[in-house]
Amino acid sequence: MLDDTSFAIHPGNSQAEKPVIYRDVGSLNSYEKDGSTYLFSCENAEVAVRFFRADIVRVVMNPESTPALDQSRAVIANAEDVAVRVIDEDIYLTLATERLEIHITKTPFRITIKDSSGQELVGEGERGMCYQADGTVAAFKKMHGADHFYGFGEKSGHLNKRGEALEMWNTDVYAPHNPETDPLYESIPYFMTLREGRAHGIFFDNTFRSFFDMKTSEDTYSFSAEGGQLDYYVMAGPDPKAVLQQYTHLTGRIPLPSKWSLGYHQSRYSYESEKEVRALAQNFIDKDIPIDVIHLDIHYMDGYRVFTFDKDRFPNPKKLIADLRDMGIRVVPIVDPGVKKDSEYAIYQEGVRDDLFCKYLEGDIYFGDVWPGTSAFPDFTEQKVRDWWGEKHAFYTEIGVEGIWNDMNEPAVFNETKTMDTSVMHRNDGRPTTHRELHNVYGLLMGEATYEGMKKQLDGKRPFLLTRAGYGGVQRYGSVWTGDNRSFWEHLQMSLPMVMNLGLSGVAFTGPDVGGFAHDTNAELLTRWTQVGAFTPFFRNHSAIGFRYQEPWQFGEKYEAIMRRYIQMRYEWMPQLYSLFYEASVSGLPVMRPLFMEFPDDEKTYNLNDQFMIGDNVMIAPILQPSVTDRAVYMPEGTWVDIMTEQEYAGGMSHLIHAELEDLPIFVKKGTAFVMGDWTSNKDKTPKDVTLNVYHGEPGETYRMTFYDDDGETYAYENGDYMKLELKIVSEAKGVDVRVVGQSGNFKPAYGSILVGFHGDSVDDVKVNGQQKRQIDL
Ligand code: MIG
Repeated sequence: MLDDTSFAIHPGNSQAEKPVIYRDVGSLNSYEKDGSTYLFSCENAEVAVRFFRADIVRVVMNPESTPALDQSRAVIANAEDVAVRVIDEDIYLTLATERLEIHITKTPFRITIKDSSGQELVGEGERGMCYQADGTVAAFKKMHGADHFYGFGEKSGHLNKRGEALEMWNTDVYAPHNPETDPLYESIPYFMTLREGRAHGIFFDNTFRSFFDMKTSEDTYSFSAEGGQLDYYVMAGPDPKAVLQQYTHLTGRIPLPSKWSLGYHQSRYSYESEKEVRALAQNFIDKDIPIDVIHLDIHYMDGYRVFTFDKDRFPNPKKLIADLRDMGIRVVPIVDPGVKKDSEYAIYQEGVRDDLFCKYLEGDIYFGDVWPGTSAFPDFTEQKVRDWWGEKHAFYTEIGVEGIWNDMNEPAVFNETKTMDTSVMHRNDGRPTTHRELHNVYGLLMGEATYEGMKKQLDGKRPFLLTRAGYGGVQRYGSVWTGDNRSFWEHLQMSLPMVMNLGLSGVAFTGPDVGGFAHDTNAELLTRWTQVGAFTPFFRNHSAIGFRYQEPWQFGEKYEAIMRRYIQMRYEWMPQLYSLFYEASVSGLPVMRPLFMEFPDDEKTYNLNDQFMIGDNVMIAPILQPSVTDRAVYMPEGTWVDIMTEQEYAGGMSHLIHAELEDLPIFVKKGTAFVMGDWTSNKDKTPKDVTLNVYHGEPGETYRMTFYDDDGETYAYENGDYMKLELKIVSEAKGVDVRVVGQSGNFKPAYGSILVGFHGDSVDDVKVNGQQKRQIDL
């Protein structure tokens, strides 16, 4: 194609683009209050302001009619009763809550959102909210010199997106994920602004193709969409954690995952037969490499028909699944949305008979080409269809499946546009709407259908869903992997900011294909990637057809031993990770965090791409380049201890750290603690011992942490069968006192007590609740 050659930068190409004419909302004519909503009638548009909480406000501009406030697929929170003070002056109008001040200039209508101290969070200047004749809606906001932007869901490139332009349109991208490759599979039109240590957030809840421009100007940024309303929420912060709590209050939090889904996953496109899967599983057992899940990619199906097994390759899936389960391994099959057009195939028959597929306005089913050939696509925008699709999963759950992998749900179609015809008319639960508007939520709604269906069938067990596409709120249903990366060191590097920005977008349970999907991996890359994978929230090794197999033993004993060690380490860290996932499920905070989330006043952390935090006190600084065994590690304030060598490092500066191929640099902040278990066996993965590792701090220094545990797979915790300990760790001159300041739940873990391990060079004086003791009895 000409685009791929230098022809694309032909000197005759004009730089000038068509002039864009924006129509401003104009001046305020009148306003009224309707319940918790303030409605502003402006010259050229209507604007609604609704407070969701004192710290969350929603602004909706509709160029055509009264703003619609009840159509979100992302937001599940209701507006609460918020006390609002209204101050109407001649030229200004102010709506103030305890946390936010909405300052409105009447002529022209401009909105400035301030915090309660009067500091501007989101301001408008010459331009404000506007639209174009083609239906585009846009908001221009003031960009401050110190602004840094994060989130935006799944994006390649660096952590801080200032200087970038980003697009939201769920897209299947097999071509290399380059720094400029955009958009990808997920659309989360949300970002967080960090400005001099303080943070606020914006969620632009518009499902059309949308754009964020943090690049064109140094004093203005904008967000816009091809149609619909200009509908956005401002979250007051004041720090990154508060913003995430606010955003996930609106769009929901991850359900508490089962422990098995947090273990190691092995995948391949594809393990093609029962025999191959059994041999694979046995290899993990024989080699004592921990594993919880084997994924079945598209070859398990009969001609790529979803809800079928190929009878030659997989003659007895039920037995396979039961036998693997006895070995401590679960099976997660892939399910794509495309249903093969085949009059003799029951799913297709039902879909046609009961009118469940996406159709054109005129009534014809939309057909697209995917793996099974010509296929129809369930219209997940309709409750009836979501219920049907969910019920169909009994096919899997009845033979012991507890997790499903959704792929191609952008939806991806093999054609020029890579997706469904945008003129397809979705049923949309009674409000028919085109695919142009609903494209970005197709994957989210497929996820909802799958997750809710499995949940009903699993008889009290937690389902696991892995999904490729999604929209804001996708975290409610599943985990997300970052799609078709490649076995490049650059992709290992890029996966860190990508996973961190997903976490900052509410999606706490994510990870890349460890080892890289396409391209041949190599021993060193796979080893380094597995070390990182042991700490990314989702941990799956996956590789593509036609490329080198990359199970942990494929490169010889030396590398296998290192990978075994790190996969086992994942399980040793499980008690800590599980507590952090519990925290994510109740507060929305990610498990894997950028450093700035913990140190928002430290500018050196604002674009730190190659280090990350696990929780609030453990920092990982992996080696991300070939042949490298030394790297600079930035240590924020405090003193940091290398957990392998016990060597201490002063904070507020960088240190050169040595790490041979078998070493992953892990540091813990002095004065804090974390829990660890031991690796037992694949069959029984529950630890025998759990130890609280305390790192001695300055006398008087305290650290608070929550330790959470339960059976790891059912919903019994909802009825009190959990154990939650609130610990306060107080460093003293000669040792430490571990105080249990809160304890709840009825769950009694098999390990019976938590041992206390002391790390420090002062006198080894360990107390529990003030008594000389080295264990917490449960
Ligand atoms: O276009 O099911 O991202 O993980 O192995 C290929 C086959 C379709 C894309 C997924 C990849 C999966 C593959 N799928």
